[in-house]
Formats: sequence, C-alpha cells, structure tokens
Amino acid sequence: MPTVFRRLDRYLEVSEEVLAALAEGRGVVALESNVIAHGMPYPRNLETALAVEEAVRRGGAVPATVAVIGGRARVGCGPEDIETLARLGPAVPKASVRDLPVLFAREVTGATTVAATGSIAARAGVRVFVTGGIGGVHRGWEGTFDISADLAVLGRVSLAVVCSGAKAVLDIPATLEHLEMLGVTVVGLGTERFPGFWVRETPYPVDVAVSTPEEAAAVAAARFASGLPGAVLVTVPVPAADELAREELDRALDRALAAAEAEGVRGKALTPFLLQAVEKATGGRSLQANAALLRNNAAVGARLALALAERCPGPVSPA
Ligand code: PSU
Ligand code: MN
Repeated sequence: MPTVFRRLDRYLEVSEEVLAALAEGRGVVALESNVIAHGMPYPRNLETALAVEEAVRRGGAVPATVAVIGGRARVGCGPEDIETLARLGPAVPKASVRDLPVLFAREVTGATTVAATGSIAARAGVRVFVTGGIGGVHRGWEGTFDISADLAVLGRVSLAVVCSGAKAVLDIPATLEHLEMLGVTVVGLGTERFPGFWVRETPYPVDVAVSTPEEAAAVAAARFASGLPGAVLVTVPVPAADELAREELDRALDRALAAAEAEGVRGKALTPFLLQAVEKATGGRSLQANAALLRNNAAVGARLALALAERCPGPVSPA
C-alpha cells in the first residue's frame, strides 16, 4: 500500500500513520535521512534504514523517517522514499537547517541532517528522535569555526534525542562544553561517560547516568513539562560485540584527518569524507558498528517514546 500523507502546511507533510499515532498519544520515533544518503554506501544504507524502522516497530512505536521530498518536508517517509534516498546516495543533497528553504523554494529532494530532522520533527509534534552520532565541534575549530548546526538545534527544540555520542572525528570535550553552553541535558544510559560512537566510551563524563530508557524518559518529560526549550540527549554506547579497538580507530582517524587536510576537504563535505576514510581504514568494520548502534538506539528510542507517551498523555501539540 502506498504511504498516504497529509499536508499540515505548505512545506510540511506527515504520513497518516504518524498523524494517527500522535493524535492517540502513541510512541513515535523520528529518524534522519542524511545517514541513509551520505553515511553509508548502497545497499547497506537501505538494509540499515529498513532494519532501524523495524526495530522501532518491534518496540511498539511508529517510525517516522524525515526527508525533504520534492520540496516538502516529509515526516514518515514510505519505503519507496527510503529506497530512492538509498539508491541515489550522495547525489541527494545533504540538507541542514540553512538548506531547507532553498529545497522548498526549488521543489527538490534533500537528505536531512540531525539539525534539519530535529527541526522538522519538532514542528510535526514528534518528541523522540533516534540517530547514530550527532554533529558537533570539529577538531581545529579554533581556526575554522566549524561547529555543526546540530548543536544549535539541540539547544532550541524540545526533543529527546537518542544517539551514541558524537562522531569520534570531532573534538569531544569542546562539543560537550558547547552542549553545556546551550543548556542541553546529556544523559548516559548505562554509562557514566560520554560514548565515543565507534567505541563505548570517551574519558569525559555525562551530566547524569540512568539505567533504563524509562528513567531517561522521566528526565525528558520533566524538561518538556517545565517549559524549558531544548533537548535531552540520551547517549547509548555501541553494543560491546560491535565496538572497534581504540588503537585501530585512533590510527584510522589520524590518517583520515591528514587526508582531509591534504585534499583541502572542508565544510559540509568534511563529515562524509571522514566517515568514508575511516570505513576504508577499518575494512568496513566502522560501518558494521554504525549499523549495529543505529538498530540498538532504535530499540531504546521505542521504549523511551512509549514511556514518554505514558508520562505526557494526550496528543502532542506541534512546536
Ligand atoms: N553520523 C554518522 N553518519 C552521518 C552523520 C552522523 O554516522 O552521516 C551526519 C548526521 O546527519 C549529522 C551530520 O547531522 O553528519 C552532521 O554534519 P555537519 O557536521 O556537516 O553538520
Ligand atoms: Mn560543519
């Protein structure tokens, strides 16, 4: 059956399934599309995107993959949309917040980053968003000022964002300082330390450790109910079986960063470049870890969404 969408305004359309779940106060989990188009090669990206949606459903929640399709923000992409994004891959433009109005005006398709996905999901009234790694402060920021718009969005939208930390290619302590400045609450699920995406932990502490998704939901519910804007970042370490060895990762990262510098890769091209370089250097094991943590985060996100729906009953009003 083709997915049916309803237009909420000129540039926003939401699937009937997601709208019904929101109206009935059931759990909905937003998912980003940039990781499909730019984070993994085809067909691994397609398999992973579908497996992540399936993990959300098995957890009893409704998945809502977000992308811009033909100039409209779409919440709850159908399998046909996901297939298109996966097949076209990097031919689909990477869309952060600043790019959205251009895609809308030109009526074209784009793959949404954490920043763009979070903004769109919150507008549609979704409260939980699952991703792999958020963007953050890049190494060498003192010279480039390269700080992902993901952080700015986390500072202003009311969302519980489940992730496995920020990509290890970033300056992690600077990213945590920036999150603190923005007032984002950083929760560790089963960890006292901020996860390192491909590895289970970094040396840097989270704001608060919890042991269940329900406890994390209590923190998120308190934030939303108290009228504070901004996100609760629920960090979950990659499953132990899929973790990379730290020395191998450090070596791969050093090489990737040197290659980026030598080739003059900057700006929005930097994140996909570094991810690909690490993938090559680890013989694809970074990709396997990425897929495993996304599926695991999806299961956590579903539990969190159900717990949040219970704590904040009734339909969610759009942001
Ligand atoms: N993590 C991944 N793969 C990715 C990204 C994160 O494992 O492709 C993407 C996310 O979409 C994130 C974006 O929002 O990188 C950040 O890019 P930038 O630093 O240009 O804002
Ligand atoms: Mn950047």
